[in-house]
Amino acid sequence: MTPTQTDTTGAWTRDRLHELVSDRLKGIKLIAVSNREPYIHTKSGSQIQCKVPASGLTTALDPILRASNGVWVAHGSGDADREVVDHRSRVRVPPNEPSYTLRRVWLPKRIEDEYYYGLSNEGLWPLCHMAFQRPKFSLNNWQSYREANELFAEAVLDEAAGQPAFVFIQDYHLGLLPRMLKRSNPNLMIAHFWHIPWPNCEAFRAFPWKQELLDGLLGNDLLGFHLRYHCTNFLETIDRNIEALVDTEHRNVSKSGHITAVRPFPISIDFAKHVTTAASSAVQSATLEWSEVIGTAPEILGIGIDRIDYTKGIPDRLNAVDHLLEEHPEYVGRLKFVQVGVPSRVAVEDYRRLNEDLAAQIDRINRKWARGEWKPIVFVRRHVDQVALMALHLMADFCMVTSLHDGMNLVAKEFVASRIDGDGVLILSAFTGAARELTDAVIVNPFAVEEVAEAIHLAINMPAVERRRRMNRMRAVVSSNNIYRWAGKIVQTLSGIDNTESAVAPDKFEEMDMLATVGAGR
Ligand code: ADQ
Repeated sequence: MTPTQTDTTGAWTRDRLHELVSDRLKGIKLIAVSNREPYIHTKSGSQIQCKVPASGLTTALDPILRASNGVWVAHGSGDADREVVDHRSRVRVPPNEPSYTLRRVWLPKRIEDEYYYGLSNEGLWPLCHMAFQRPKFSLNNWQSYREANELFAEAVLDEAAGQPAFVFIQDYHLGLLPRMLKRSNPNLMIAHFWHIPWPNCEAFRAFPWKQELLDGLLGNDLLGFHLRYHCTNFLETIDRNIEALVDTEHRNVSKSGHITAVRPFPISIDFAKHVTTAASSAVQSATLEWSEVIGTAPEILGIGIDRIDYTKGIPDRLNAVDHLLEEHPEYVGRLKFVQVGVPSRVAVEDYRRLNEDLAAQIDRINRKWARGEWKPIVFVRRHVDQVALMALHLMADFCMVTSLHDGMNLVAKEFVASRIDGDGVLILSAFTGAARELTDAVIVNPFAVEEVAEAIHLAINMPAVERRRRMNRMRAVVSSNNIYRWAGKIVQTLSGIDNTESAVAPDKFEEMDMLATVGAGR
């Protein structure tokens, strides 16, 4: 073990994660699994382009895969994806520096629709978020979810080829996969990260196929959530629904002689990279482009950046801006609020309706308050690249993250990381995972319109010294709890070497060390 790996106070960097993975997973194949692929091939005229979908997940998993020459199994969704793979649906990535293998899973259109849009996004997504959106369940969708998980399982098992391997599964699309894998190859060490909240057991009661989903998740050796609170909810759900032994103190579940460790791992961003880019000249150029979008520079600029999703509380936030203008007419003509929203999951009816409602709401508020050229809300309904988002972060006086419920929320962390000037105020929903770490934000209940409006007033009038004190403390938190720490802690915990926290039960340590030894000797 190198000194950097034992140094638990040192910063987590890409290199440190790389070293940890090289050392701990030596000889053990690493297989990451997610619905979304890290590289996507698309047609552009007669050319094929390879794009990296903007995602924090790729940032975190890419160094792990590079360090271990691993395999990433994911749904091949690009229109040129089939043209670049070999007979086993594999392609080496990244294209300019091939370091690991992307194994694509092909999902028939009906299965994709019913598994991804149906069960995952119309069923599990609203079920797990307390956003008062009724989940929809249908047996067809559930059967397709099972079939899609089976297709992923086939690909993973083929890659593992009966040998021990470390499988790292992502998210709620693949809840049945762990059990399918464990049943077929008990030598696999399986970790799974659930990126959204786990609801309390009363809410989960509505899910029609509880036993099968929960049993699926108990195929994991390690199951991670962002928060302790989500771990506790999960353990209670198991306790009420499944014949298993729940050790609440150590957060372990034992079923049929197999232990699943349930642990919190708050996800984050690549803070160092973010800071370097925020200081670049590209961000300065992007600032000029925003001036054209925003129009006459306002005295006070507020921003919101989201996927257009009903969990993000966008209408609530806009109502708060409206209410602020009612209560504090001194801001009329002086404040502009820029809402950047990228349409998402528009194949789902609830999302389509939200897009329409949002456009109507913004129109209503702007008509109500318009004065000459000025209107309070500027809506930018599209994907905006990270450089332009950083420029906007740096221009803003305050950023609003008002999710009704959110596992973590990376927008809050990105705003804080961009503020290399140490200024700006973050208004943050208490119902985000991020609120547990960013306690120097102005914390609000997004359902309480008056409270959110007063928070904006407070943010605008916060003395500079106070703003900077809060921002610098938040920056220190995100700098230290970065994405490499998230990934490193998961690898450490699964390989049983975490000395810093009470990790896996003692007998589990031994079992994992044995597996590691078996793998290393190969
Ligand atoms: P999401 O619900 O997608 O993720 P979030 O964590 O906020 O939510 O991340 C959104 C990402 O999309 C951010 O990186 C943001 O910059 C980007 N983004 C948003 N609007 C954009 C736009 N208009 N243009 C370009 N990019 C935009 C799920 C969970 C979260 C959890 C993450 C990670 O719901 O709670 O934080 O996974 O685990």
